Amino acid sequence: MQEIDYHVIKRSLSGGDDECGDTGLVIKYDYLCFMALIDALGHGKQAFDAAVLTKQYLRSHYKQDLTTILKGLHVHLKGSCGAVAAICRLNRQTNIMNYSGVGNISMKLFGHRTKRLIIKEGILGYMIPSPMKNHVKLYPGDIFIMSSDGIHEHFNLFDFPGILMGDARDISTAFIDQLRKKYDDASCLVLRYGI
Ligand SMILES: [Mn+2]
Repeated sequence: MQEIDYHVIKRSLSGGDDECGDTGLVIKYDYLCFMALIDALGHGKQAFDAAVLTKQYLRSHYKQDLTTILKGLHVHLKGSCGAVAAICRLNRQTNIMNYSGVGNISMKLFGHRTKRLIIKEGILGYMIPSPMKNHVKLYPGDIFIMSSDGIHEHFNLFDFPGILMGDARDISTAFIDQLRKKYDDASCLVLRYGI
């Protein structure tokens, strides 16, 4: 079974932690690991409330099938300002990570190879396509990064030397510090696999 190192970091536009619409969640259980990154629409108190609602739902449903979780979350968020989210379940015995999601959350793998994981567009609580589940194999040494659209998605690694160095906390902090946009909440989840 592979060991993991992970860290979630978020920063609100206003600076207040209770005004951030971005949030993340990691739940390690048995040989599995559930990960989620959420960006509630807009920012401020309303977005924060939708993010909290999402996190609460995920905390009590994380063991379900990923597409079932998204469908349930979509219903749960009706009447809120809505959110985009990506969710993953990593099996540390088989090295397979299942993932699904709706909307603008970026997921990238570095290490063994560079790969972007694609999810469908939509907004949870408003309109979502029928959720799809996909999977990818992880290799020891891989670095998996989830980020909200408050962080620049397209960048050249050569322009940011050292951004993937250190532990998960160092990497997530570097992403927030170096790739953060000016006008949105920002969040980043980093997982180092097989450390
Ligand atoms: Mn955003």
